[in-house]
Amino acid sequence: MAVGFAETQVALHLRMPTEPLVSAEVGPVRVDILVADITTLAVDAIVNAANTSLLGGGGVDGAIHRRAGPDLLKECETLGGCATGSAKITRGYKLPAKHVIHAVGPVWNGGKRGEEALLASCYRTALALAADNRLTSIAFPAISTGVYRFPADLAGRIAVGTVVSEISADPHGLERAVFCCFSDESAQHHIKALAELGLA
Ligand code: AR6
Repeated sequence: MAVGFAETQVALHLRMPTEPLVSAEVGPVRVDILVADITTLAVDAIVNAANTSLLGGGGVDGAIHRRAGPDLLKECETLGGCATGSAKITRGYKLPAKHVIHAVGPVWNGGKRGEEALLASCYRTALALAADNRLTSIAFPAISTGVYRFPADLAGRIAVGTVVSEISADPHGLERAVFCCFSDESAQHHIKALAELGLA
């Protein structure tokens, strides 16, 4: 029997939050690329694409604060902000994730102001915080590719390249790293980057 439109929609909807489009093994770490709302993921830490104030904003930052509830902002207010290229960790409050790692990506200004190095530094710092806190699973959004206008293809290569290189050097107990994309186009950039490394 042919599957009707409604059934297809339900199937797609049910598949979205959990099933990866692509998975790869990097040593002991499973690397997944999926399309989902990062606030729905039950991992040890989701990474936030924050700004230097760490006091909330739009995009994924707004979604994370809405789902976590007001106690997340209260903890963020104690942190004294965060430099671009760095990250700070908080609890996850009402989120299914146990922690939030608030990373501050660079605003894209044409590429001659150290944007690539700063974006790579966000991913490295987030992984270091995960290791310091003995976390085993982490999910990243495509940092800087929304309001901060970083070109999505280049950002995908930096994200995947940096995470794969770091966990290849030392997984630090990590078991799962997720690239949680918000559109199929964004996921395709990450899949291409994984393929360029011979992993997809
Ligand atoms: N789950 C996963 N990814 C998401 C979600 C979500 N719920 N919502 C958006 N994205 P952006 P930035 C994707 O703009 O460019 C904020 O105001 C989105 O499609 O959230 O780093 C902060 O406070 C895009 O691919 O972050 C800062 O001021 C990616 O997340 C500023 O925006 C990042 O888009 C940071 O800008």
